[in-house]
Amino acid sequence: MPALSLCLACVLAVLASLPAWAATAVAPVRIAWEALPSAPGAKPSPTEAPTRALLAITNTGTRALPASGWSIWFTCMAGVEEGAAGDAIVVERSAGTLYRLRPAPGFRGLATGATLVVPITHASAVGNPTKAPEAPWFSLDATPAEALAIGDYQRKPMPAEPGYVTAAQLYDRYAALQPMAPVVLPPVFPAPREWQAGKGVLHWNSIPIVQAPAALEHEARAARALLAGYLRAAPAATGKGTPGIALRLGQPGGSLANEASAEAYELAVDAGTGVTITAPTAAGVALGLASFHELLPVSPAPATGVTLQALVIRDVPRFGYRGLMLDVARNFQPVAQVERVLGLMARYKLNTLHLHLVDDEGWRLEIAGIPELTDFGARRGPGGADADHLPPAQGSGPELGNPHGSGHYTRSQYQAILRHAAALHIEVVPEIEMPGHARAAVKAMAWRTRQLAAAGKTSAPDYRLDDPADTSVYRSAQLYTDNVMNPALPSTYAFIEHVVDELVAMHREAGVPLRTIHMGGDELPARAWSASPAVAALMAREGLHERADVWQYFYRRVGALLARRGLHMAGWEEIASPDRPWVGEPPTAWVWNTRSLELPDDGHTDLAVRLANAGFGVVLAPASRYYFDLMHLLSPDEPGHDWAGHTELDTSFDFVPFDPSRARPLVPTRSSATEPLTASGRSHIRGLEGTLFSELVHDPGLIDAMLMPRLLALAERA
Ligand code: TNX
Repeated sequence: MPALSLCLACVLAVLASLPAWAATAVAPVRIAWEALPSAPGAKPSPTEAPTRALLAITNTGTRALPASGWSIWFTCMAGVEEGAAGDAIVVERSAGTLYRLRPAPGFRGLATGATLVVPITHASAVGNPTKAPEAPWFSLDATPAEALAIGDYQRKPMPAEPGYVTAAQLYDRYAALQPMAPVVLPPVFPAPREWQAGKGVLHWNSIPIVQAPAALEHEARAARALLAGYLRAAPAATGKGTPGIALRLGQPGGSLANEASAEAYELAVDAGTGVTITAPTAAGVALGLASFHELLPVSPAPATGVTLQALVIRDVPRFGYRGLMLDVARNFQPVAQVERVLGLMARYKLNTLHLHLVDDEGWRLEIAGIPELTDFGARRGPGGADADHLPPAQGSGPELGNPHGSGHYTRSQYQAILRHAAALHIEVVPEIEMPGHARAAVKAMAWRTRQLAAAGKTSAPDYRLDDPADTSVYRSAQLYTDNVMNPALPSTYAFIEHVVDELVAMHREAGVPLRTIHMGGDELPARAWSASPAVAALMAREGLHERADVWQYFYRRVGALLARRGLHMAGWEEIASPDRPWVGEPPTAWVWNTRSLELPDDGHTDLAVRLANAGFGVVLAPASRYYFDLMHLLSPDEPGHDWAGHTELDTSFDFVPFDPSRARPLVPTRSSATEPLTASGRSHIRGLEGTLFSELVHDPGLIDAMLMPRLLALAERA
């Protein structure tokens, strides 16, 4: 009975205080987070786990916070240890890295103006404030969907720890650098294969005439638009006779006379005849124009005109695949932001946008025929298991309308991205993550099943992705326990087939044919599928002995589904194994695990080489080099992840595939077990890719800060 009366008292207290909070829609608390310095010698580096921290919760409301019936929520990529946090608070984990703090049974309430200090432990190191708790909110347990953002949330600066790079150290490091003499600097960036200075200069007072065959009309327009930023329009009836710009389709000369690449180009600046760009394809001409752009002055001065040194550049990309991956699933980006990134890519001659459209935290593309994918899976907000959307994640906070938590591309918006990219000669490779990292799709399809059943629509296609009888206990890299597709359900393949057909249709309609789909494949959690009766039955039926067999069965089926549509299958490195021969056209694997490339001693040894030698296409996307969501350097002021180290500009720059004389070779040399790259293997290494995963990145300024300048190093090497 005393327990009941206590409970009644808190319910009454909660109800009494509700109107005041709800009316103002202001959370009745303020929070400050502060990392504690570690004990001397306890951590060799600030990135060693754990990080201990204090959360100070201050009651800013007009009434006491009751002893129970309320919660504080936040997301935190560094994770928080669950259970008692001091005497007053219990930490619970909701989905992934969404956490809930509730009053512990002994908590007596918090008076107005009083502060409760809660000790918490972050399971992985925080290192910088972006990995600290994000976007907290307050809610009453009776109405979890009525969340009140805690606007007054302060993340205190990280304490000084040994191991952090200081500003003084950076200053010394950069002060010791020797600038390169201007004469040895290439005239354009990325460095072209070769260049020679000519005699004299070309001078324009006004926009010159741009001549091009009809097939290069688009590039001619781009050239005119570019020049309009640097020069005044030519007065009427002049322009003729002044040297202009000629864009030509044809084989470049000199050392490129026998070059097979469709992207080879020659750019000639001549004092008498003007600028000539020659390439076998419009894509090559566009690369020549990007180089021409680099020759123009940094600061346009239309009044004084443009003067260019005569020269000839002959250039060809080192790799046919020069990619950037943009993750719009974790934190959504509007079309304009994607187009901005495309512009940056074109400027630096990257030619493939790998669009990470779906992940655990969001499905970002309208799929006709399966509206639930975006109705449910493209929206994040509070509300618990019964909600009609995904939970908040990665800083998206309590508002369903948060533009990075909720959002997707409609068909026509996606097609606009495709067309914009195609005009810049950039191919879009959409990624549909599976079978892990698939929580948005899995939960959306479970929701769909419930909706259809409630409406009595039993004849609708079954796209269920999880086996309700599966009792497997697992935890993904990002702490999800329910984020995998089941490879034994016919409905899983019906789902994949439907999505693939829609992608094909959208691309066709946009006039931008689809050639490759990236079918995910990374990080299937250990023990996923292990207690699925459907998988057990599949194994018995197909004679599969272990999980790797089931994996192969899944990707063979997915690969065959793509092959029937004339599509090439791509995926993360896990999709293929050098030891398991592939039937049919081998897929291309994106090798991301740095250990696969550079640390030869842990079983991942030289995976890229072995895959390529075994005939699989390979794209090198080494995390420690080209993951632009990693901290630039270990400093408390740098945002980003650190799981694969810190990636300074030179770390990206010093990755020089195939060139053992350079800083760090592709093929590890420390282990005698390393397999040498064969000539045929080398021909399968298609190129390089940088990635911007976006758990910690949403604002445009941060996107710029993470991409640049490391993207330039990628461009130079590719
Ligand atoms: C690893 S590497 C991931 C992503 C994360 C990223 C963060 C790979 C294919 N998967 O799910 O977003 O690390 O850096």
